[in-house]
Amino acid sequence: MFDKKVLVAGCGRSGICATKLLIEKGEEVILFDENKKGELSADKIKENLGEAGNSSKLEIFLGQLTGELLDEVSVMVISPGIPTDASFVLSVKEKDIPVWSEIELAYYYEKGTVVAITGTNGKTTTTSLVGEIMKAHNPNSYVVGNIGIPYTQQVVNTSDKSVTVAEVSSFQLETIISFKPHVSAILNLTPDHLDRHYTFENYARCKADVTKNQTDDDYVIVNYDDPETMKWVDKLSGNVIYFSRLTQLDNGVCVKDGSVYVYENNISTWVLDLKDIQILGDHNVENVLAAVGITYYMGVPVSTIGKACTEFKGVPHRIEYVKTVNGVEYYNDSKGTNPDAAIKGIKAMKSKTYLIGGGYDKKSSYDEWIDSFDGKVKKLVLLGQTASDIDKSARSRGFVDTVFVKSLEEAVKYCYDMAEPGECVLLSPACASWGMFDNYEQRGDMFKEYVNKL
Ligand code: UMA
Repeated sequence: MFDKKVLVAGCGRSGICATKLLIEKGEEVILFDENKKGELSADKIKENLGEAGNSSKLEIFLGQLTGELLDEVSVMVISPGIPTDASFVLSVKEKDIPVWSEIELAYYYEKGTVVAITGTNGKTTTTSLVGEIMKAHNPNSYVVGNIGIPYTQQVVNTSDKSVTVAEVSSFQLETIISFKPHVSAILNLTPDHLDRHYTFENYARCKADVTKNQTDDDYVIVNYDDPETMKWVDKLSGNVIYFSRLTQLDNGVCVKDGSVYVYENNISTWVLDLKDIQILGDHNVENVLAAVGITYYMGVPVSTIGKACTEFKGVPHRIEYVKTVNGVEYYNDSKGTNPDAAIKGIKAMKSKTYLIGGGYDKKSSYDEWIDSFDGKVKKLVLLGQTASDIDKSARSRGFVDTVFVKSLEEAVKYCYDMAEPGECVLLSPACASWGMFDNYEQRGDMFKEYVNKL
């Protein structure tokens, strides 16, 4: 039990689930949200909380946090989307009130073993795949975290035999205290969320912190082919296990003659043939290698790992085929929320492409993304806050085939009017969806809806 009230900041998915959990555990909760968009009301929040919304142990505050309130608080649980330098967070810290990530709160109640997967791209695919492999081995396995299922929602189901597979973001890792996975993974690092973390180094440090409580009994699976991740290896705790798509390793997971092997002290164990996996692209080979490493060190037999990998069909919103209309293939890559992810989207297209991009401004550079078009992009259809920045970047790199639209619906309509049979239309925005949509899932769902109406 906490000695005073728990302040939960943020009334999104994380805050709601954290509050429900705390109320269920008998804690007193102050649920707070700045409500900058003005969309929330106490009634709406209570509705979202279900039974917990009627608890006498719950108080809800919207707008501004008052100083006196903090005197009654023992810890603040922060939602991932709230920056740690928001003024109310600073006043909480000034009062020496610990700030816990929502995943830290969940971990406080965790009873089983935890796997945590981070990195800039591939987290959701790898987490889903690891979830499938773990479930095939141990039905008591749960998939949680940044993937869209708050960890605090599932933790009550854990037991000493359960495995929690968590996709963890830099936002969530920034305020962990004792969160300790048995096996963690850092898939890759490219600049992202610089509007929040200011520098690439700060961002990468949050990711590297996934290992900060790991010990010699634990493992961290690291991408040997990614130079930015490799820069952090000396600072990681736990046993470092590499995976590589490009290099033959003495120890680790790698590819030889089209097959995936686990090498331990030069002894190789065959896991699967790459021709049998259903997810496309080199980046997905890396995701498979990481998943093999993670689950091998979780003690799953290689036969189970190989079977689950070859049966895995991928995740929605990631280079997801939607429909062919008048001979034009439509793909939804709404999960391409940063330039590096979007590069993978465009690389996966096999013919001339109408590319829909733009969205929320995370202060990314778009140059590399534009350079990756490689003659494949016929028209770049731009929308959202970043449209003119992307246009400027495109022109500076010699790409001038851009067009501005006001909405996603208009973008789909434009592509429908222009694209010719044999060509592709790809939504892969290189930007977050915020501002125009609640999240990338909503953006992808709306894209699919517009395409399905064509
Ligand atoms: N809020 C404030 N002040 C602020 C910012 C937000 O009061 O300065 C309030 C908002 O009014 C809102 C609430 O906080 O009511 C929203 O909290 P949130 O943004 O943390 O949203 P959740 O619904 O709790 O979703 C979060 C993750 N969101 C973010 O990290 C931005 C979800 O990741 C995650 O799936 C979910 O928890 C469950 O774990 C999404 C995401 O975009 C997919 N993640 C980023 C990414 O993948 O790139 C990191």
